[in-house]
Amino acid sequence: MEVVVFGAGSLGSLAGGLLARDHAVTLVGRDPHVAAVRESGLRVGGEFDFSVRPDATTDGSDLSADLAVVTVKAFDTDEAARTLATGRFDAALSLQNGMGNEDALADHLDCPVLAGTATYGAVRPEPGAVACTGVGEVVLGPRAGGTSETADAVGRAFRTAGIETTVADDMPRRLWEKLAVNAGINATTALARVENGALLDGPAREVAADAARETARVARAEGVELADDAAVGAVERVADATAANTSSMRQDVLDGRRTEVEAINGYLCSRARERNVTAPVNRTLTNLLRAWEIDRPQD
Ligand code: NAD
Ligand code: KPL
Repeated sequence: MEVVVFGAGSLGSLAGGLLARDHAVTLVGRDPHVAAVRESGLRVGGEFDFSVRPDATTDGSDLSADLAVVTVKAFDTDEAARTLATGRFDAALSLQNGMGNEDALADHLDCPVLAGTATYGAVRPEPGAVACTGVGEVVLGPRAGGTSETADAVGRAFRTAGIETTVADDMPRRLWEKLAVNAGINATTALARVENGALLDGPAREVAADAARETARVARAEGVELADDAAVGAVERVADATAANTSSMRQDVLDGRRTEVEAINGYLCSRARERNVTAPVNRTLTNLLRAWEIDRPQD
């Protein structure tokens, strides 16, 4: 399969590196990473130890492939979609956190858009390299749920490259459960400056649980079956499994970078408003992060 990975940062470089073991991959990213990959290939370390030589470019326009895998941060999805729309793809797959990414892609692309979640962990230690900090799983499927030949074919392509992959027929419910996890963990750990495990007990636990319960309420108002207990349980499971981890939003705050709060708690608040559901904890978390982001670089 020919695959373009749009957003060769941490997750994109890992996904692209793994896929390049079995497929023709083009990474779309920025220098100096792209220049280093062109010069010496991509080293995949951490839980893996191999090198590959995917194509790499800083210009994502006019590309064509069987599949575009989108791994930019949520606030860059719209621009990525517009750039991808100058090329030709048979399918696109979002592996991003947050909600609304698939809709943004579908607004611009003339191909089936698959929803996906990834629990692999990745960091980029230096240009030309990516480290896998945790082997997880990719779950993907049609964004509206159900089955499709496209999702099955993409699932097979990921599996032949050695990526743990499940093709699911209930992506809307899975995306809302993932949203509950991120709404509960990310902003809370970023603001409290704690590791994910601090949400298992102590004062921040209730904040995360309330944010998850609000997410479940909005999900149900949207017609997605997600019980309060299931949402809170998902937060606890992930906080336990990633107890020593710094969440991506806390890391963004530590690095002084823009966060994905608008696609997580901010998205939840806007859906809550439309459905007349109250979401005071998510509104507070969103506004605190927004206040922090004022005067911070926006990309
Ligand atoms: P990242 O910032 O490391 O990577 C995104 C990359 O996209 C950056 O290098 C950026 O320069 C590049 N980019 C953005 N717009 C571009 C454009 N127009 N042209 C070329 N390059 C462009 O972020 P990340 O940590 O890889 O996360 C990506 C997404 O995956 C996020 O939604 C994140 O929440 C999600 N995610 C990440 C991980 C992880 O372990 N890193 C795990 C699961 C999910
Ligand atoms: O997705 C994550 C993130 O940090 O963005 C979790 C699952 C919360 C792990 O840290």
